[in-house]
Parts: sequence; structure tokens; C-alpha cells
Amino acid sequence: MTSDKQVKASHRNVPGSDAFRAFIASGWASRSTEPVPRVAVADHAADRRAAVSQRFPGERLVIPAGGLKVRSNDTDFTFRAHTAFAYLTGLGADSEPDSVLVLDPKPDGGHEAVVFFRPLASRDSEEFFADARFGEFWVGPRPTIQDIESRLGVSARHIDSLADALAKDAGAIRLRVVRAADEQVARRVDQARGGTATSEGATSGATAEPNEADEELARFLSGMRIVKDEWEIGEMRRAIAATHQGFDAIIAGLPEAVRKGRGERWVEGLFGLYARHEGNGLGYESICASGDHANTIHWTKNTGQVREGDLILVDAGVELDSLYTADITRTLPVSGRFSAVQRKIYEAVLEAQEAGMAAVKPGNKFSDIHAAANRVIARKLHEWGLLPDGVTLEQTLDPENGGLHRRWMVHGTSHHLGLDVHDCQMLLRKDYMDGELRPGMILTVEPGLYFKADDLVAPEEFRGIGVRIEDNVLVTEDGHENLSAAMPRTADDVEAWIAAVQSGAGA
Ligand SMILES: [Mn+2]
Repeated sequence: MTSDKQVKASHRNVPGSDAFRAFIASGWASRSTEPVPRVAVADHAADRRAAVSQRFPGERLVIPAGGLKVRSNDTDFTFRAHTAFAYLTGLGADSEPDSVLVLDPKPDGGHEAVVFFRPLASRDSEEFFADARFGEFWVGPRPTIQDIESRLGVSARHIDSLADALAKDAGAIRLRVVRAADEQVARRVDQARGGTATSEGATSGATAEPNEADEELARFLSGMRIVKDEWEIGEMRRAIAATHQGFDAIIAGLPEAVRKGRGERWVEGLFGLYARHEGNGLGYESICASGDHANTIHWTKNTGQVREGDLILVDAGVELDSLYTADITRTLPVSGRFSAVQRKIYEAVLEAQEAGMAAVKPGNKFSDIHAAANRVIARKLHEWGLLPDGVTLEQTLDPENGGLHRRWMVHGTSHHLGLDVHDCQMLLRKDYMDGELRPGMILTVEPGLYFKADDLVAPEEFRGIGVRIEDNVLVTEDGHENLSAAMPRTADDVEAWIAAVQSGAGA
């Protein structure tokens, strides 16, 4: 319903004969009627929906998955559902374009969860053999209504009945929709609310109130993910273990990356292979940045050479079928050993990371992590004499008038991590930056130092060196657990890791 429109080539339209239609619809073994087993995440998704239900009593809540997005002409990008939809249904990889979760208020309180989607079409339908986008002949069978119901423990209905379901008692019931997930569904909700849909999908006519209400829903759904349950923590451990394997593969492949030329792409491909094999794919485009490219924070073009003697910064994460993703950065000496100056910068970043990690404990604020790491970064730069003449450490740390050290680390130190690599993005500053750390939160700690090749303020020997170290950390009752601790991190351990993997001994 709300996937992007594809451009169809008219030369592909072959009218089928009646004989063909009858023939292709017949002669298939009957489909299994075995109930699909309930998935482990179903109970957790039910708990999450209960929390949403409690927050918005008596309201109809509309959470679309979103549709297919055209890459070019009649080909689409791989489908990825909106995170709020995945979180509240438990559906993950490839599931289900154009579907919509509706939490429908029940007269006696609470909500009924209904997934509206496009179920498997029968064999006598045109879709079965002729629909290259959704048809079973082309993309494989989709779930049936019964499949979704038994797998997820929700009610399921055909997507064609969504419009009526939205409009039911619309005057009497307040509707909210996650607008960003699907503009067309948002417009339908606007219509059901009685406003006039504008081209931006915003409501005019009634009041501006419905959009504020929508915003409130989106923020709640984003923010409620900030503390992870046990099942989610397990998924994050698995995503990190898979990411570790990908890094092992990169290390094993470094000599070949050097030999082949365009080595950053080779490294990207190795990680992508593991991501696709171990999980659903990449949680975000991998940054494979060798030499001076490491100084481009989001270097994802990955077109460069990997050269002996350089460092390669790899920032990559495997996303599982459940859509939980890791987000790890390691900066590796291509030849297996850090030079003295590379090690000096690496160890400064490591010290900053240790300071950041030490600040990860309940009661501290999220922003305390950055403050702790940043202080080390600023101190090192001050000691090395890189700050302008006369600028003291305390002056550069003054957030209002200082910040000069940020020339060499322009990004933040941490973000929440989970279904989205930058998780819980909709939260307001008071709940994110100024929010208190609580057990169950998972976040990154990832300071860096970046000396561009053309940075004339940096000492010549620093130029072209960029280092970031990033781990994924769980807040526990009494502090934190570094979930990626199995991936070597100190300069000595990184060298030993490379030596072990490349000698075939494994890490
Ligand atoms: Mn990150």
C-alpha cells in the first residue's frame, strides 16, 4: 500500500492466456497447516505493548512498519521496518513491508494488538505468479494471517481492512500515529481524525494538536527502549560476538587487502560477508578508513589503499535478524605493530576511553561519560603543546568559551545502542544527555583523536594519524560491563591479536 511507486517497463507486460492462468493456478501440493511456533521475543513484545497501553489509555495508536523504498526503477532497497514497529511486534529482518501495528483500545481497558499486513496470496491470484515485488514466484511465500498470529501472539488482519479500522469511532477516539514511519498511513490517520491532509502529511483544519500528539507517541516509543530487557541484552551479546568474528576476518585479510590494492573495499567486503552470514547484515555502513582517511569521521566511501605502516580504523557492527546491532571501532596497525608515534596517540585515546568507561555507572549522568573522556583528550593535547599559546586546560574545558581541543575530536563520546545504532534519538536533551544512567542501558564509549594530513597546527609526525576506540557497554547495578571486552583493546593486546589471527591461531 505505501511502498514507493516503482517504474514499470511497458515492454514487460505480457498478457496471459486463460489457459495459462488456469494451468499455473493448479497442480500444487497443499500448504502446510502446521502452526508456526511462537517466537521467544513475543512475550517481551507483549510486555512492551502493555507499557505503551498504560501510557495512552483509551487511544488508538498506529505504528506503521513503512514500505519498500525504490533504489532505481523496479528494484528496491532491502526492507527494514521502522524500529518502533520492530520493537512492539518482535518482527525483524525483511518483515513486513507495508504492514501496520494498531493498538486498539478495548472497552474494558487495555488495548488489542492487531498487525495489518499483506498475507500470502492464493495460487489462483495474479499476484502469485505475476507480481515481481510481492508474489510468491518472485520473492518467496509471505506469512499467512495464522502464521503471524501464532508466531507473535497478536491478532492479524488483511491490510485492506486498515482504513476501516482506523476510521472506526474516529470522532470519539483519539488517534496517534508514528508519522515518520509511513507518510501515507499518517495521512490516513489525519483523514480519520477529520483534518485535511496537506502535501506534507501534516494536519490542517482541525488544530495543530494532533501532530504534537504524534510527536509525543514517537518520543515515548523511542525513549521506552532506553533500558534493555534480558532478552535484548542477550541479542546485543550475540551481535557483538558476530562483530568480533568480522574483525577477526578483517585482521586475517589485511595482508591481502594491502596486496590487492583498493584495500579499504576488501576490508569492507570481508566484514560485510560476516555480517550477512552471521546476521541480517550491517547495522550501518562500515567505516574502513586507512591512513589519513581515518580523520574523516564518517568515511564510508572506502575507496582507499591499505598501506603497510599505516593504521586502519574500522568502525563496523553486525545487525542480527532481530535488528539489534553492535557498534565497534578498532584501530589496527596494518603491519601488525604500532610505530612509536602511533602508539603515543593510541594510548592517549585508550586512556580517554578508560576514563569514559569508569564514568559508566548508575547515578552518573550520560554526559559525565563524555566529560570524563574529554578531559583526558584535552589534557593530552595541552601536554603536547597543541592548544593555542596561553590556553590552559581549564580554559579549553570551559564549554562556553573554550572547546579548542575539539579541533582534534569533533564528535561526542557516547550514544545509546540497540535496535538503532543511534538508539532513542527522539529523546529530549534532559532525558538523553542529562538523563541518569540506569542498569540495563547499553551505550558506546568511543573517544578519538584525529590529525589530518593537512593540519598545520599538528606536529608533522602526527599528521595523517587518526585513532578511535569504541566499545559497547552495559550499565549494571554497581557499575558497568564492557560487552565487547573480548575484543583486544590495549596497544599490546591489539598487536598480539593481529599476530595470533594471522598465524592462524585465532584470538
Ligand atoms: Mn558509535
